Amino acid sequence: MKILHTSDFHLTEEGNSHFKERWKGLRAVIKAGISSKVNLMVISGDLFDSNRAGDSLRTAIRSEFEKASFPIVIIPGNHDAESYSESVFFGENVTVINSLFKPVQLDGVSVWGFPYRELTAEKILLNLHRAAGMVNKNIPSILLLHGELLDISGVWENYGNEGVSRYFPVKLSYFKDLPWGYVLAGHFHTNFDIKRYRDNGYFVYSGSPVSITEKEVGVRKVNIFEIGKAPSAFPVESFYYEDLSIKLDPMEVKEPLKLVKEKLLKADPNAALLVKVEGYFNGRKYNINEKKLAGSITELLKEKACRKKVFEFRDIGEILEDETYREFVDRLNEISKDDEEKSEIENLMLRAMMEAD
Ligand SMILES: [Mn+2]
Repeated sequence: MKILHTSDFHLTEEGNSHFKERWKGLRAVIKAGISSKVNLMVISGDLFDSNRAGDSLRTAIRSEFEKASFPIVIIPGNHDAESYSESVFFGENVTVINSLFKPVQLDGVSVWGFPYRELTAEKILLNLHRAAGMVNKNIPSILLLHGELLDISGVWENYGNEGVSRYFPVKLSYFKDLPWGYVLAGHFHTNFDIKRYRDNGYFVYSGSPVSITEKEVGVRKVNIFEIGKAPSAFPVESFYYEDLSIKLDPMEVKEPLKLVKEKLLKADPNAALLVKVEGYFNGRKYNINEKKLAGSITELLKEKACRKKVFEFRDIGEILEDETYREFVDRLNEISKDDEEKSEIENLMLRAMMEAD
């Protein structure tokens, strides 16, 4: 049995500026499932960005889901917890798990889901142990959940814009003695992440399959794996942000604009770029000033899908051409042979002169 595990599409209502890229993300993931010949797709919460989006997209999403040649199992997440009442229909091949105590049997695998609710860690653990007693240990079983793995450090930055309260907190150690062989989780957007809680026990975050916030940079992935084997990251052709930070160095021999051009050429043409150009350059040497450089970079970016543009560079040509500074560098070259040390001292001097400027 081959499974595609994903989560956190955060589909928005039509008309929202993110609607298209996220809807296309859903299509790309279903396509990946078809081409990889999976037998099941699971969505571990936050398919919709809001309950309102869930309500307005439900009818349109049926035909997307029906393109899939495999069953789809969904659990509610914190963003769409109210989107899945018993009476609503998502398509023939779609099952929503609304209770931890009602698993779904598919091809000899038992699929369990813990729908998102506001619960304390203690309550979650208690419920997991109650459900564990019902698990048939003779067949493989997986558990879907939507929440925070407290073992991951820097927990707050990794879940998009979720504020500072705990969302369905769990610990890796909870699952050590529980019967599920795979915990397929959602809520963590940043990247594919896999942790082991015993020899044949995997806790996996697929990461959001499409960039939701600017914190989710790089090609997006889903988890595709065979029951009995280790989960693995599978790249998806969906919208994503790419971080393009360029630091100009006044000692660099290349022209600043040329350097930016080269970096832009290397960037993925399908990515939405988050451009930041910082550092110092020698404007006199290259006959360019801050205004011209900003204008030229902006011109270059017109042909790119640039989502954000931050210019923090500074022309320090005047300082570099300054008599005192040049004498200082000459002396420095006489007394030190260590390049690293030299550049460190030079930087200190530059900074001191800029502050005095
Ligand atoms: Mn989410």
